[in-house]
Amino acid sequence: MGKTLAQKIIENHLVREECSSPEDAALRIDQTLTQDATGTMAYLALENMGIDRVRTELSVAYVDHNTLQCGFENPDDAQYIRTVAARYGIVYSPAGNGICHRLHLEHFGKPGKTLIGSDSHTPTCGALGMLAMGAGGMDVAVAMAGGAYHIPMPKMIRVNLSGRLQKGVSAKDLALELLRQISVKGGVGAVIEWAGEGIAALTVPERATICNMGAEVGATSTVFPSDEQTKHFLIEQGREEDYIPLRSDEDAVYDREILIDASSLKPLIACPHSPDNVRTVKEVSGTPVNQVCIGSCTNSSVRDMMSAAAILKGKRVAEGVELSVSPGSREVLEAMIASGALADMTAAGARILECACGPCIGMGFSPVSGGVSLRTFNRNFEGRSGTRDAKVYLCSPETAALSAVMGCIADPSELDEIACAVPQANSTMGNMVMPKPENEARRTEILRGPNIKPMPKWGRMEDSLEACLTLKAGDNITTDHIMPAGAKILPYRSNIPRMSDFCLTVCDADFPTKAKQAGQTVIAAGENWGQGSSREHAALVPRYLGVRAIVAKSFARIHKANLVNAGILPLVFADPADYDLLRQDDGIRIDGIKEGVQSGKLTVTDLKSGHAIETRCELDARQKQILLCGGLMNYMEEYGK
Ligand code: MIC
Ligand code: SF4
Repeated sequence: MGKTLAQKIIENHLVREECSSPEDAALRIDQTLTQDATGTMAYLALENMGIDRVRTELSVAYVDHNTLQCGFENPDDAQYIRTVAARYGIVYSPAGNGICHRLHLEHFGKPGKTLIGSDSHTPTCGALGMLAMGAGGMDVAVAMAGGAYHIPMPKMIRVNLSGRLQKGVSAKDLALELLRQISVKGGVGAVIEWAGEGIAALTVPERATICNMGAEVGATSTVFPSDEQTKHFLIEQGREEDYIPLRSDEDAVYDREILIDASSLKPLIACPHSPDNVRTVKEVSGTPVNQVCIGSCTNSSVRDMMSAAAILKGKRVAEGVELSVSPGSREVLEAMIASGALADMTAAGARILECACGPCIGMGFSPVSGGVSLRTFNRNFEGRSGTRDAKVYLCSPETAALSAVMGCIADPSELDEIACAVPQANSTMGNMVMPKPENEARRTEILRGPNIKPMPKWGRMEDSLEACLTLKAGDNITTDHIMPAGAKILPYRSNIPRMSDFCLTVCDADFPTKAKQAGQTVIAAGENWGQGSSREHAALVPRYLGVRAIVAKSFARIHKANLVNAGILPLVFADPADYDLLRQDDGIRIDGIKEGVQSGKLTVTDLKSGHAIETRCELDARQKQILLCGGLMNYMEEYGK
């Protein structure tokens, strides 16, 4: 039987002796990346692993999220990451170079390789035919130390693309169309492979937009074959030697096939507050906008900037609308300067922001109260922009630029042809710091500012648990609900005690106080608990507040792994209808935990109503051990792998 592209990469990287069952894929990891907001935790974990130098082919530490430097916390974190990178032989990319995923695509991604990153949008590099996955920081640390990365053996979904994109329609609309079809949980447990005659016309940056938003359907990864487009991109980047052709076999078998006809696609837009709340732009056109943001790891390539600039050229941003532009990397910025696109944008009234995540993670540029913000980004979860009642829409650069000029949501397919030439970018690494020779690296002093607190430690899992059901939440609760980001909170990413004041406050402003009072907490939740980012703070901080178990209808993949790594029981209702039997504030008891984790069956008793609710604890053999040890750090101390 033929193999899919992802199956081929998996097979080449399988560490067979570490797979506990055919469903557990233990993968050798060639490359890792971290960003600063999750990086400090990852490197604190790495320091505990007793290695001298990273054991991957390449590891890169980017600073791109937390670049505002409003106080000492941001620069101290960056300084820690810079020195820890120098100590362990990791490439360091300081703030200003650009967004990790764009930079990794430009300079390091290679067809056929495996990459994990402490950021959920790591699959962006799937555009180069590599298997790239988001992971918790501790799992990235294990990979840097030479350990395998474990994922449930993924299902294979094929998206068969036919036809060609029409005027005003772009790769972002393809990503939104997939979200429209399969929703924010439609890709959980699967690798999505784009195929069909329609993909030949898509350039690597366009493919990167699609792979990037594969995170929004919950997919483990998204991949494109490595073909002529890949070769072209790598030649442009001065890396032709990294090219190898790679594709799935003709007779490869997929678990599901999805059809998209590019020719009939219209410009799409995700309405508040979920990336899968997709409508056609036409349906909402005329809605007044307060703010437009162009950039983020989804849409910040030279191509994206050029087409936005072509629409803005010779026009002015409508009165009362603010427009921000954040290029994805220095390379993109320099191409914008050289081509005159930057001048066209500033003349139109755009505010040019740093090459960084910026408004995407609420680091500045929050919309006005109740404002409408149109963003070329990938997530529009409630409050993520920094303004609680803002209404954030996600769209293509073309829709964004036109709407900025019109002052209301406008459909770019109604424009005449957008005259836009995409110049070749001059590959530049900016001020990236390459690893030093081993002897020199060993002499590096690791510098820690006062905001960097040690990773909290907990004991082994107990056999029984009595706790309060402090929160009963609904479906699709994101990590932005659990552990919000933004300019006020992100500076504390290296300080779990300080972060705990903000935990789950989007769902219940009093959650931190209630959890502290309860001592031990269980949370009940609907489908897809922990959707969104890879931030392990969404597990470590609840654990710090005494959260010991989450009973949900289902979990998002990365977050479930993070819960296990933090020693929190991820339990799934055996019968989803039992969700209705649990009541907030009731006492909860779970007995026989050690045996239950092994057998995968645990009973959760609501002490007030007496209901005994059956749950499943679906973990591979290694995860069971991690959980019983009380988390990944304890497990590493005990087993060392
Ligand atoms: C995000 O887009 O939500 C983030 C911020 O990049 C996160 C990582 C983080 O929380 O630091 C992600 O996507 O994993
Ligand atoms: Fe940064 Fe936004 Fe991309 Fe996350 S989604 S990596 S915050 S640009």
